[in-house]
Amino acid sequence: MDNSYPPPADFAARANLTSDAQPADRLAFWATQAARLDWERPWDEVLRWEPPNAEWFTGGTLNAAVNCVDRHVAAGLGDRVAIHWEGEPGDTRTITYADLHDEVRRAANVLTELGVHAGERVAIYLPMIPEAVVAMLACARIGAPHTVVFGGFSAESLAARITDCDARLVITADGGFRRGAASALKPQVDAAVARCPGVLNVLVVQRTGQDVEWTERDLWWHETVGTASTAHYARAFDAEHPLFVLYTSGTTAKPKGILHTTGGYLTQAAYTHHAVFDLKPETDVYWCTADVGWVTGHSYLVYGPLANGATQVMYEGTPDSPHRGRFWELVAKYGVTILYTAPTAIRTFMKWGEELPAGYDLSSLRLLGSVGEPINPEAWRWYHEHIGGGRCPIVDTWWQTETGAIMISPLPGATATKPGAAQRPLPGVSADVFDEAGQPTEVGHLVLTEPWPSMLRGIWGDPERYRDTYWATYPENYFAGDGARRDADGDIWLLGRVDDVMNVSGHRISTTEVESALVNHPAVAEAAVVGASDATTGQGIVAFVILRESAELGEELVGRLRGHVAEQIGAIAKPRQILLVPELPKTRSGKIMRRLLRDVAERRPFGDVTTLADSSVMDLIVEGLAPAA
Ligand code: 6R9
Repeated sequence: MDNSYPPPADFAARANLTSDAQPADRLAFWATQAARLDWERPWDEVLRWEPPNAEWFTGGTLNAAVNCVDRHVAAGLGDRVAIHWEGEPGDTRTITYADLHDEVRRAANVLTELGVHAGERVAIYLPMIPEAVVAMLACARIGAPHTVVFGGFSAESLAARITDCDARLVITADGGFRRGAASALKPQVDAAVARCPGVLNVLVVQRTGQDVEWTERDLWWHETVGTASTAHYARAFDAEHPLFVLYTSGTTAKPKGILHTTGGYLTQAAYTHHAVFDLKPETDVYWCTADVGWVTGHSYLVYGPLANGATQVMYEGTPDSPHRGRFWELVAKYGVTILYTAPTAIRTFMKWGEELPAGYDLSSLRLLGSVGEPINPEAWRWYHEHIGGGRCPIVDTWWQTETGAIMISPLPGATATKPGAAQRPLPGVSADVFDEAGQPTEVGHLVLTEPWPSMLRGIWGDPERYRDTYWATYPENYFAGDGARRDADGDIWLLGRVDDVMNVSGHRISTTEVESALVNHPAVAEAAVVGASDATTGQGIVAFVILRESAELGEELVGRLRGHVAEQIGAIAKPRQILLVPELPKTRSGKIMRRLLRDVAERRPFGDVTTLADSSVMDLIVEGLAPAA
């Protein structure tokens, strides 16, 4: 099963990195990477580490926006396209680095005129339009940490985030286009701001032209930023000046505001984007399909690619609008060379069938990336063959909102890749697999054993939770919350969140492994597996399965699927129960919410569904099931 794919010779011959070996001197290595950036004042010390508090590049000063924009223009690259933007309805904008330079300086002037000072938070609630990038960079330019809230979050979630970090300005739009319709954003902001007296102004981009309610605190982007001066002096900030706060869900109901700072974050975002995506800024057309509302959008749509002077594609809408070939149409149209997307998207494309991508010219692609969850080998191979034409290396990148940048990934010109494994800590990164006693082991918890430049600096306003969540389990080692296995070659396989590793009759079985086996059956489109408590075996495996449109139904099929899993992994992994369902509950970032499925499997009323992309999915699932036996 563990066959590997060596880097293609022609790829390796031109690769940015040809070795995935660890540097002898980690701190000297990161100092070299920090020199990719323009610093106004050099740092005095690379790292100050008083666990769990780190300072990187202490004493150094820089401006993140200048590093992402101004310096490229100063180097004569102003005419290079920074963003090929494509709206969902098919309208387009081409934004050069010179254009971005003008827009960011204008927006920075407006923020300053509105009284936003360095250190004060700005909330950004925008669709995938270029103004989202401009707004983030304008905040960075004046040293005002942004907190980007994904446009799919409710007014309630938005208000909670604004309140938690005490934002004084909100940047939003009238709406955005999604699945062929204008979907409003401003009403959610109005509802949220009504509960947030600290918000003094709302800056509104006109995207859809739909009617909006207007109050005296509201301002149009085109009337303010559109007419502002481009003369703006960008001062440098301390390396540890806060760059952004990004909320992510934890194990409790209250989301955690993950704090990132400037110098170390930008260093690792830029380095990893160069190393993992093998970026050649002169010739590559890079496309990261993530929304700017997630950390992947922050690090690999905004800060990493722009710090490296990349040309990229940014797309407003969904992959099925106006048709299911939209992604492949865009790859062909812009000649995309590097594509970075998520396993959940890949499995959706599998479900739609390989005839769709086959209808487009995808020959420009040379590298594929995956992020967000473990990628099952079946999806990996489909991606490799039907999107990558069998010639593109795949980088399976493991990292988190907390890590700020990629930590574990193959290097496409150096690592023989294994479908389903993120494999190696990147140069400069130290990872291990620990057992409960904190000893290195084969199957256990993933830990990061040394601080890294883009590590979170804390949870906004909650130092205790920071310590408890990440540093209490294994003192001085970062607890990632993921299970992992190290194979005989020393490669790391991520096994899903720790609470997703099942224990069946004393055997550890990964939900991912069983899902992967199921998805590998021709009748299965998608599967989610949970461990439901079982009086005899500790946990029993319950699988929720979506069939392919072509598959025939029946009890017989369920029996065959159970046999198939037994065949693939072993009888121990045979699901106790397989439930055929029309949909799976997913968060807005596409992660399956196994907690809810566990509730169904254990036949109790399901819990909080507010973080689901579509909360009616749970009703559909429960309605389709037979009454409790
Ligand atoms: C970047 C991002 C982090 C969690 C992480 C892990 C899962 C992400 C993965 C992966 C296996 C990969 N995860 N990438 N698991 N292989 N390549 O997704 O950040 O939204 O904070 O999620 O996602 O469980 O702990 P975030």
